[in-house]
Amino acid sequence: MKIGIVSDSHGGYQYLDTMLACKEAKNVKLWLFAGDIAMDADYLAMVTDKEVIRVAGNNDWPGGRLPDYETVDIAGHTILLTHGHLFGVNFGLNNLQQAALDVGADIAVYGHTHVAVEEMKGDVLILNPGSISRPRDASNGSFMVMDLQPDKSPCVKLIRI
Ligand SMILES: [Mn+2]
Repeated sequence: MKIGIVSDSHGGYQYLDTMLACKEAKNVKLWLFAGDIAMDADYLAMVTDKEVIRVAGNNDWPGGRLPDYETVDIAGHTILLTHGHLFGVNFGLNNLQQAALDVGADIAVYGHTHVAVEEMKGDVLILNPGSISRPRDASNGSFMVMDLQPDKSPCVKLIRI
């Protein structure tokens, strides 16, 4: 099952449109949105007609409209989805790795830093799709498509728009 991962669009709807025009986005069955900002996740759900599992970023509206993290069970894998600021991701991934282990997740997805990451940390695959609209690691924004199959390692592709 192909899962799209996107984060930190910060109101840049046109970048989501560019993302959706990429061939890699065509077969995505489910989107994970790692925060910043919530209205963009609403837009993504509207234009794709796919489920978008989403969490709050540090720039999202206060008041608890979105959860700070979600745990998602798909194809024999468990994903912890969170924006990352609550786990201090600017200073390392240890807290995020531990949070994933605490909920039995083998994959942790975060955003916030606007820098794409694919890293095995112990038994946890840690992913950051980067920012689709305001990248800090390249001139073009990025997203990921992850193919998840039971009893197989995730196959992750980083796509620059
Ligand atoms: Mn953020």
